[in-house]
Amino acid sequence: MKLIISIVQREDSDALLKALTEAGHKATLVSTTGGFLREGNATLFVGVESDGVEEVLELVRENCHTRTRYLSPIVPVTEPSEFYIPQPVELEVGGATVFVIDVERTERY
Ligand code: 2BA
Repeated sequence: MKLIISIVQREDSDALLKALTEAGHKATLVSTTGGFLREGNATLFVGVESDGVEEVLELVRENCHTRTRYLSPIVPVTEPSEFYIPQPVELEVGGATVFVIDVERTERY
């Protein structure tokens, strides 16, 4: 069995959860925060038999889209602010960051 951990953008999480459950997969959605942007994102945990991994990955690919985010740089304290015009930095975020992990044992009580 494998555990698929997918970190996705919040905007994509509902559609992905719906697609996974409609395809018969069990999924858990957790609200998370990205360490770099400090923005809310979403993490889905899906436990599947090994032969279901590719189907889950395909659903992640289909439902998670790349988006552009703009990051406003902080004015350095050493710069005189009248000479420093901060330009937003463009970042490509997502579609999804996915980890596929071997599950040694699973129990349900
Ligand atoms: P964040 O850490 O908030 O990162 C958001 C986006 O910022 C990243 O998008 C990437 O485009 C950029 N970024 C991150 N760290 C950077 C850095 N040191 N320098 C320049 N740009 C940087 P994604 O790569 O699509 O990642 C989206 C989210 O997935 C991340 O949100 C984080 O929550 C998670 N993630 C990505 N890689 C991970 C990893 N190796 N381990 C754990 N979580 C990860």
